Amino acid sequence: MNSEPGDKKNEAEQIELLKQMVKEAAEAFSKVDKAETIRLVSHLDADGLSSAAVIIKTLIRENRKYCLSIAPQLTEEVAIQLAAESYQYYVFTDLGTGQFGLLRKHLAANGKKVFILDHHHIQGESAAENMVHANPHLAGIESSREISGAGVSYLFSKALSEKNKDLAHIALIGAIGDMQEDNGFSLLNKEILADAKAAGTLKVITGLRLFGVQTKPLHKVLEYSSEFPIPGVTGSESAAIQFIQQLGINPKSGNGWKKLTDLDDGELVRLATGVVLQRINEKSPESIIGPVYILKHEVDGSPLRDAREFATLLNACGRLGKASVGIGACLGDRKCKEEALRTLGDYKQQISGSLMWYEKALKSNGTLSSSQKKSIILENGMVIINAEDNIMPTMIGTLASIVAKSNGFQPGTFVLSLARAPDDFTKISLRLAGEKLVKGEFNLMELLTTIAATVGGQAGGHHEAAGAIIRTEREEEFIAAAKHHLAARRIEEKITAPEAAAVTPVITP
Ligand SMILES: [Mn+2]
Repeated sequence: MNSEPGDKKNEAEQIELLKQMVKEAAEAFSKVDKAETIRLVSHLDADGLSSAAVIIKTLIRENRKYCLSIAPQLTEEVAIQLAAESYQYYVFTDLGTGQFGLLRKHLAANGKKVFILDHHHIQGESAAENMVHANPHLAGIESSREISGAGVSYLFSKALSEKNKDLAHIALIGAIGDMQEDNGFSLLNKEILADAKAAGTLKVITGLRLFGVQTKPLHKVLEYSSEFPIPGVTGSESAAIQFIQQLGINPKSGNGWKKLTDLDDGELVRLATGVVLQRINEKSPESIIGPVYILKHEVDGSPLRDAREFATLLNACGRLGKASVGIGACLGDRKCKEEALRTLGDYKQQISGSLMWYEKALKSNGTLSSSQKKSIILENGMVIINAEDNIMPTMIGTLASIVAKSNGFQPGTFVLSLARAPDDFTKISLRLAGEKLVKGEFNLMELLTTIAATVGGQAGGHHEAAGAIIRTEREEEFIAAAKHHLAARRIEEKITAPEAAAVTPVITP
């Protein structure tokens, strides 16, 4: 969203408009008889699980009964199944906007009452009888950085009762999961951050924005720092150890390795300075230092203490079919937290497995003749990865994100990935290399919607990350259409050699 000084008033009006919308939704919801069981449906990513956690806690506090489902995609089949259930009241969080027409047709038109708390882009219709729709886009707010699905759910929850302000930190975990945190929060996320601080659930410290600091040894953290690469250090374990030693820091403590959290203040300053100097030729060397979000009720040294890692843990739970464990972890259940941590381990294995498959497929591509079917197509500023059954459909977006973020591809390269889902569906993800480029210039959701429509598929998502679902039998047709449309939109003339595309196996949400 534009933040020119002249737009300030307009911005305040938009925020007011959204809050009014949420308040009306909460008022309508308050009128629902407490004997009714609320049918809750949410998305399976970190934002979706955070949204579900906020709403569940709210419903429990209101003495309401609920039944929850987590859906990777809200397809027409899912809508039909939901409609066949005996519930009268449905709440959709972090999804629903993109399927508004389907929900109207199958649920609202049959007299069921539908609440949608979402932040995805409006596609077609957005208002109908029996439908209560709260979405920042309806107030003119772009919501790729400004507010998440969990944020909208939180505002709804807070409108129902001020005492739900102690759930603000969960909304921020959702926002972080949706990559809305960019060296700080903006707009509504900023207000939610103030609520979390006031509630005492979260504190913000300034530090090195490295991933895994609560759990991994310091040298491993530096080795894997792909979001903020440290030249000469990232990618090499021995270089990372040497770098730490050169700063006058002993990388070891006793028999083990030191973690960032083990460093004293002097060492922290030397490390921060050293890292920034090492990055001096990068575009913004100091961007590696910034806000770190600490969940105060989690114990020191637990990966759950860093909100960014918590978001990754939720992604892991959602993508590996343990959504309820993730939600339980959000709500503070100890057993759920333990299992969520185990799931995080499994998830990391899945990711490295996906990356291994990708790199192997990339290598074997070169040995195939032109008539043989390639699982990875590299041409015209695009990478098309057709994993078929080799990668879980819930992991294909993660793979596309990692490939897009790996330094091997020029900014502007499209990364399109496909994997088989149950019932003869194929799940698709679209990302663009060079994140900053996407802002304002590209709308991946629109682009993917156009491509998917050519084979009767459905798409959704955001400007910078889009997903779609098509029938598997139309994969080839889809890929042909994708080549055509992506080539027409490409920015760069040529794509870098695949050997440069080797990716660092780090975990990104
Ligand atoms: Mn979301």
